[in-house]
Amino acid sequence: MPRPRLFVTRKLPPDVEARLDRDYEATLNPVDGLPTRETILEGADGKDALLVTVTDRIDAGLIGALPDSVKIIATFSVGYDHIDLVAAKARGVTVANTPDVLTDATAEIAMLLMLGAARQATSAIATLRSGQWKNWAPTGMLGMELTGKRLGILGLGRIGRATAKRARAFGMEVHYHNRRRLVAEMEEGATYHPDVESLFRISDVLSLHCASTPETRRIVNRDTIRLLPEKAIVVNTARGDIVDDEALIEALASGRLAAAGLDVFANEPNLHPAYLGLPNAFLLPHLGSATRETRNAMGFRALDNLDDFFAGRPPRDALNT
Ligand code: 8YV
Repeated sequence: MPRPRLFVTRKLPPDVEARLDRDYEATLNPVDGLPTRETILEGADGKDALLVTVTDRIDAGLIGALPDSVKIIATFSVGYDHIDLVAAKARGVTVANTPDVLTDATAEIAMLLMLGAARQATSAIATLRSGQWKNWAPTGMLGMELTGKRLGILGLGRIGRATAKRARAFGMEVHYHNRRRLVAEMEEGATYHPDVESLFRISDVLSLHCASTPETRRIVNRDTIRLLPEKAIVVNTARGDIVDDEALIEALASGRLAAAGLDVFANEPNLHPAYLGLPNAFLLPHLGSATRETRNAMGFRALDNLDDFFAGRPPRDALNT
């Protein structure tokens, strides 16, 4: 039987590409050039499947222009806000993502952001590297301790729960809001807030773990930031557009919020330039899943989904069937 033909939009870890080469007639992207819409459509020509990432915008227009041969789009990500699932379903194209395998890595980055923000790591590192660190000072470079603080988690899903577990080990008290309350076993002692407002009011640290949807976009805005305790911290490992950048920047610049830890941004990689000038913004370039272990596991999970599909089994992570 001929091997399925696959267009892969980005360069993937070597072990993942080796498996791709073994099991598929795969068109790879060895130089990792960022494909344009046209490149994706050209690449899709005569293919059975696409393997895409968060940097590819697979909207209704692109899906509509795909050749009929493309039957599945596997995304190398847990998030799928870059793909129009409804348009894909309408064309009979299955979409599958890679949940679970990046949960721990992303929760680790959430803790790094929490710590980096709380301890003012950006300005401390800048002071040291610029030769401005003259002396240890009893009152110098004071941050906030996480121990004993209330962590508000917006979206207690897989990554939210993994972050909660780590935060508990740091002595934090965990609170959350989801549309629906979880069963006690999954809450693991976290306090449920039936609405966003109630969660924000008690969040010394607010950590975002919800998907980007029309309901969550800019849910962190001028009005909701006002609800946060004085000198609260905002952490985002979910999606940039959950935050209204202007509002967050204003609150950081005025000192109303103590700090923010951000791994994701609206319009990546062109983040709002004002973030770069804020000493209380601890920023990372979308590293949540960026470990060797996890990026391999994401690739293998995407391939498991493709293998299932081409073997006539429903992919375990199918999103739109
Ligand atoms: C990120 C992601 O690294 O899979 C996704 O959808 O965006 C992850 O790989 C993480 O969510 C950002 O902290």
